[in-house]
Parts: sequence; C-alpha cells; structure tokens
Amino acid sequence: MLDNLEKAVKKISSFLVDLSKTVMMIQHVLNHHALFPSPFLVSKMFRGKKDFLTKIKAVFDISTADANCKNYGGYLVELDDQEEMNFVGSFVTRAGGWGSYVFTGANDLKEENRFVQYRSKKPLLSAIWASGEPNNARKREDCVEIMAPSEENIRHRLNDVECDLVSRYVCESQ
Ligand SMILES: [Ca+2]
Ligand SMILES: [Ca+2]
Repeated sequence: MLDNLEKAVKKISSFLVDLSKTVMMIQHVLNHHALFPSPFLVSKMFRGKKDFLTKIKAVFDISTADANCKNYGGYLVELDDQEEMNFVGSFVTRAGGWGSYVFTGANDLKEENRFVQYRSKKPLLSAIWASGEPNNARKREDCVEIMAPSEENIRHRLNDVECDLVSRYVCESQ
C-alpha cells in the first residue's frame, strides 16, 4: 500500500519536473516570438551583462517588475558602483527614458533606512546617493530611482522615492 503510494508520488513529481521544463520552453518561445515583442529596450554589454529598460511607463510594483525581469532572464538592476550607474544612466539617455522615474532594485521596504537589493538582498555597499538623499520624504520613500546628472549632482545619483509611482525600470541579465 505504502509502496504504491511512494511510486505514485515519484511518478507525479517526475511529471511535474517535465511539466515545468515544458512551461519554461513555451515561455522562452513566447518571449522571443515576433508576435510578442519584448517590453524592453536592451543595452550594450557591460561587465558581461546587458541591461533592459521598459519601453512604457506604468505604475511600479517591485515584485511584478522583478518577475518580468525574470521572464527575460534577469532581475531588477543592482547598481553596485558609480561606473555601473554611469553605464545604465547613459543607456537610459540613449533610449530616451528620462521622461519618468527610472527604478532600480534597491529598496528599504523590510526595514526603514536599511537599503538592500530586491533579488540578492545584498546591502547597498557603495550607495551613491544624490545630495540630501535618502530622505524618506513624507515617510513614504522605500524604493530607489536612478537620476540623471543635474546642477546639484554632476554624476548619476540615487534617490529614494515612493514605490507606486508611474515609472520605468531597469533589469540586468543574470
Ligand atoms: Ca524609506
Ligand atoms: Ca528621496
């Protein structure tokens, strides 16, 4: 009786493995099919990876955004240093993406003022904040945008902002 049950469980789990492989294959085909154009613009290579910028602006939702990145083989961008910020910033400029907020994977949703990356949970090591940031304005700023250089900040900088703003976001490939 138990033996049979064990066999049945084994059969079902191997079936599930096959099924998830099939689903992944279908997902891959759909992602690369001309009928379903990619929602992202793709950068050149940087440190062996590419960055993707969403083509359209929409209300940001960090878990949905990261899941969309995952569908295309990536995760919400983790800006580790100024050089990477400059690369992503120039890519956004070339893509004409500054008409809205441009979100990264950094956030302090779990614990106020402890900024970590969404996927890796790594703390922001060299968080390069804009002057006066992060300021958690109105006590509601738990997500992080990259900003274009300005008079105040001569290089690309980070700023904490509210999470549900109309925005674009950037993914980086695995
Ligand atoms: Ca905050
Ligand atoms: Ca802020």
